[in-house]
Amino acid sequence: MIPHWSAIVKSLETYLKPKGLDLIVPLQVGWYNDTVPETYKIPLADNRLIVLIGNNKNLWQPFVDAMDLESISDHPLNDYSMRVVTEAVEHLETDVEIKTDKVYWVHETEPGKMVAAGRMVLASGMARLSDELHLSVHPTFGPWFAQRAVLTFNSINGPDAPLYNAPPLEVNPKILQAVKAELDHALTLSKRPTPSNWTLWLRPRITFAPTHPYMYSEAQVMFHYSKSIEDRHKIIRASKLNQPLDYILDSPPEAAVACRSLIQKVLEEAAANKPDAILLSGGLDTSIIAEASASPIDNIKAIPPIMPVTAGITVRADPQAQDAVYAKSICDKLKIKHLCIDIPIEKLLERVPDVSRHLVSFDPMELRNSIVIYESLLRAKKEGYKCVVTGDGADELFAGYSFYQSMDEEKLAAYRQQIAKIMRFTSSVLAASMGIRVISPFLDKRVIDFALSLQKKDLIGERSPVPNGQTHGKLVLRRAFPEATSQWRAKEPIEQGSGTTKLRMGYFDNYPDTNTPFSTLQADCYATHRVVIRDREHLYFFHHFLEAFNNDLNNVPLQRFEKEDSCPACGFALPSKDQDFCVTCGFWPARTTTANKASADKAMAQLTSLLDSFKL
Ligand code: B12
Repeated sequence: MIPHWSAIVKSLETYLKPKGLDLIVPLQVGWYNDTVPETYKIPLADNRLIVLIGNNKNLWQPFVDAMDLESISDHPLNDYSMRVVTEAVEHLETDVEIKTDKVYWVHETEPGKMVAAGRMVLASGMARLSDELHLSVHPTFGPWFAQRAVLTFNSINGPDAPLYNAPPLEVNPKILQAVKAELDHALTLSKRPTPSNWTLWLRPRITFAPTHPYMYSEAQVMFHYSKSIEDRHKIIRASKLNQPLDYILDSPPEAAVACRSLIQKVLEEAAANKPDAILLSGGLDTSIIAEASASPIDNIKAIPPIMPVTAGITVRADPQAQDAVYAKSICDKLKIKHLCIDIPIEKLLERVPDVSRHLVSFDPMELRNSIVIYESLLRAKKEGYKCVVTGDGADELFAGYSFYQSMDEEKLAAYRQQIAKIMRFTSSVLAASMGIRVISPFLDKRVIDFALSLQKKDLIGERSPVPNGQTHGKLVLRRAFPEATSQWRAKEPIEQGSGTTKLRMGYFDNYPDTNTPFSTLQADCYATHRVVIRDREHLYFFHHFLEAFNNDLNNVPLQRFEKEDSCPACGFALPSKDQDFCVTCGFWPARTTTANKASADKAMAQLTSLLDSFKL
């Protein structure tokens, strides 16, 4: 009995999907032949079945798994596809008892052997052509799919009508314009391929659909856009052995090489102090400290790490918070203990009076983050640890915060110079309160000087080796340490990664009660304490600050109402002439400088009108 086309498709799917070829598309010969020049026509009756076989990103893993590193051929993906499709054809013969007439390989370009695969995709209805990108675009996979083979069946009819009808592409005209410009640029330069321009051909595909969920993995992208057999072999090898791909197609930037050797040196010196544990948020900075190895940048060995800690400590105050997830995978990789403190936010808040007293602060931003650090340090203490490592300083010095990204070269340099003078980190104060020593490698003078010598291009830019349309800060650190698990993790402040962010998302809406309007609470607080509070969360922290100092602000070990140098919102002394942020109440800008004049004038005008309203 002659099988129905659908039985053939089903059998092919069963065989090919697990091998990564999961686009199996049936169509009638005529639909395709009508769209191609004579040389590409398939010599069968119009109603006969052809099956187009292709792949998306799911191909990569089965393909790599199938590779024998001792004998990779010159065209491994073509060879893999040919082997797997040939096996599927044999399987078809036993499964549904039908022979294929001919198999066309999409990589063949000789007349007679070649099919116009792009046109066949369109004839099947499964995707639409983008004139700007010169690729067909699938409703689910976007431009991230490819064709491998076409099977023809002389005795089987194809489907009566196309199985698919991809909707017309709807893409923002600005994106299309950018795609076209990038592709034109690639076409003008493509006659002169150099190792450094391999991303030129890739850019239009990324710009067309930035961060597409079906974008190929880094290794797969690099494989398809690389220029030599040798490079492709290196990519397969690194992919199979889970090694960094960073410097296979590109050489390491000078700044990354210098950064790596300096930080390796600083870590080696720090390691001599034998720290017991790391406060591990699992962000880029702590991931580098925990995982950096002594190997050179072009031959990264992930293990052993330079820093010999025995444990990583992480706080999770919300089941959704991500720090613990990254931290666990770092500890698993290093085979060290992961001390994950799962603690409800209510319990964590019990630390507020202590933290507030040690830091002499009721700044919500500071406290949301510092209660997390304090809890980690308490755990370190309980474990008997004497010395811990932190990632403090990397965000400030290497431009980790997103607001750095819009600054021009000059402003960025000036801002970092300034922040290097005023930055302070609560971990050392809190640790000192319990007799624990803190090592912060990014705060080493040599690292600070190095960071301040860098330019914007070293600090802010695209992901590498495969750009994905997103911009990252701390670029030089990311490029210097490919072995870091969190190499490309997006920046998350401690409060977000640990889960204390919810404190500023309405957690205190009913504090201290629901009856008193906030304006009354604010006016009362000012009348009693001469302190301007900004919201109910701020009031909560202020109350605990008061409690920490026995309900009398005179007990606070800071000058108050010193004319020149006090915060206009709380009256406490600003810590230094360079500081325009009140570390006690969190008011900013608490002092007018040339750099912050516009914001400071506005903030002062608002504050004056608020104070006037209290007098009414
Ligand atoms: C020749 C060819 C190219 C040439 C095109 C040069 C030219 N203008 O002649 C070059 C080398 C530039 C090329 C590049 C790429 N190609 Co190409 N290419 C082919 C190939 C082998 C034949 C196309 C053909 O001549 N068809 C016959 C004619 C009659 O049909 P056509 O529809 O008129 O074909 C035209 C278009 O396909 C067009 N075209 C195809 N690719 C490109 C790329 C650019 C930049 C331009 C301007 C035009 C263009 O040129 C053809 C001739 O005018 C097909 C495989 C195949 N067997 O069909 C893959 C194919 C079209 N290419 C493909 C891919 C993926 C690429 C690259 C991404 C590969 C890479 N890693 O760099 C780049 C595309 C860059 C981009 N657009 O972003 C895929 C498309 C998948 C999809 N989703 O649409 C195919 C189907 C291969 C496959 N295995 O799946 N390609």
